[in-house]
Amino acid sequence: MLRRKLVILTILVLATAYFFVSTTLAHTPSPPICNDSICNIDIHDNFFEPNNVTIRPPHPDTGESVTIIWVNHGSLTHTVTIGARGSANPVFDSGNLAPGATFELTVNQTIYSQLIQKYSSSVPYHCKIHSGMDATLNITGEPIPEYSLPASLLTLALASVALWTMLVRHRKPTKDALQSN
Ligand SMILES: [Cu+2]
Repeated sequence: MLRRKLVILTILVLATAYFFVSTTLAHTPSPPICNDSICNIDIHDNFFEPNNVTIRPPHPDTGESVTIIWVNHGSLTHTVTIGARGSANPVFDSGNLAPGATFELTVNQTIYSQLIQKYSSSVPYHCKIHSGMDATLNITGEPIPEYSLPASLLTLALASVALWTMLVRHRKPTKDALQSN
């Protein structure tokens, strides 16, 4: 009887902990292929896939930001050049990316400010080598929310302490328990 109560209590505590952890970790993902930490873009001959992505601005205080990762899956050399095609001063340029090569850009507060100032929320980029290899990076919406993991861990710790306190109290041998042994 007591054991059953403890099992039910344990399940309740774990379910509560799971609820808190999952709700605090569940961010609304940025559509379509990016989330609030990573954005994967494939480079092919001769296009970007997807060629239009949306990420959220970095969190202004914690600095949590999205890292965009371009991987060249093509058989030709390409570039990721951020800025309008033909612009004398692109904001970022990966240089030549051989087949298999990767280019990463973390859109932190500094880079975000730089891009927004020049292009507002819709940032063009392209491959310098192939005309028509044009794509768009949208940085818009609410900033990335702060992960509140410490709060949920605290809840979990408090719940565990409560559970163990009850367990220890119930473990003291009672008259009945002594008799049944
Ligand atoms: Cu190219």
